[in-house]
Amino acid sequence: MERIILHIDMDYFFAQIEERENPHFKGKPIVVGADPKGGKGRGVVSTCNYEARKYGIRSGMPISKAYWLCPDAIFLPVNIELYQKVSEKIMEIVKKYSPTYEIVSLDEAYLDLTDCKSFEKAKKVGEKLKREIFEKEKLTSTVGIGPNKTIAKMATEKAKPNGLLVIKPNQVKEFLEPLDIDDLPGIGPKTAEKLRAIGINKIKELKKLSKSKLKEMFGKVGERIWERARGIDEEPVESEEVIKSIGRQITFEKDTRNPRLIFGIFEKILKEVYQELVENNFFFRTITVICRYQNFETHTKSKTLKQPSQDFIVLKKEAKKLLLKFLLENKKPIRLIGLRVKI
Ligand code: TTP
Ligand code: MG
Repeated sequence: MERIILHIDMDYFFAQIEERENPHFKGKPIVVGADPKGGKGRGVVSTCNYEARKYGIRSGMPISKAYWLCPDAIFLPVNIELYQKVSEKIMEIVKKYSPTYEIVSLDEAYLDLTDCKSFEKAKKVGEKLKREIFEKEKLTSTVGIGPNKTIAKMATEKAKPNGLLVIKPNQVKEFLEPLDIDDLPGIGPKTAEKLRAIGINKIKELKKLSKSKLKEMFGKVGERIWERARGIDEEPVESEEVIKSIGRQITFEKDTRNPRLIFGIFEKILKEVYQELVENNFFFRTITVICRYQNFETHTKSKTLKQPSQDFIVLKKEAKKLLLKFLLENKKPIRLIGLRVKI
């Protein structure tokens, strides 16, 4: 049966909350993230409002670059506890609109609205949802509605900020074809670069590649890309998946014993695990570090805390201790390191 899927994403979420809390900031560029320290700061931009985006500032950009682009912006630290509380309130509202919902991150969720039976009705539901969030939380959001998750999410991206866009099944083709390849979920910067190198820039051009060609270029993801370019996506909206663990691992380009390199990569892993932890409001108790040596021999070391924690400092300290033990106990070249946390 034809489905009706709604996607909602809050506009410039962290920065919009800061605007709400500090009305005198309104209209000024606001950047939420690391301390810029007069342009010398390390760390990155978490997000910024649309005024700051006019200067070219973006999520993930080094904070020093953001400072260079707009030194007069208001730079604020990440007050994650506040954003989490606001997120919980918003998701309580979202959940009321369908028993089948999926919370993707602090500011993003899907609803299965197939029971509405028509896209017109679903649009009304979307309008009502946006209105309720605005009335209760004084925050704007954008809604996309389509026959599946991919189309709904892409509709949201196109309608931002404070918009609502419905793409009906018979509009999917004309919606997708003129878009850039990197508008397609699943196509990140690296994939896009490879495709551009062979002259493919738009989704219309992407559709000229066969499924087997895409599979050859990108593996299993290639098949997903082939389907998505045609508006095919069967992924169900899954009601709150219970996450059991979060982890990351990285294989070194060359086996190594260089502690600076190893700890450098480990910092990156720590940050990624922590980011996912925050996005999912996940608490950990057991920290496991994985180490694979040149001969593929794989060892793990774990530490279980007395109480569940969400603290980055605790995670970093305990995980680094475990990693150090690996480095001290033998001299074998290391092929891969990883980190996993669970409750
Ligand atoms: P997004 O929904 O990607 O971005 P946004 O809400 O700030 O802006 P918009 O949706 O209007 O384009 O991410 C939601 C929040 O997640 C964002 O406010 C801050 C946080 N975030 C990071 O901390 N780092 C990142 O790299 C990204 C992309 C988001
Ligand atoms: Mg958002």
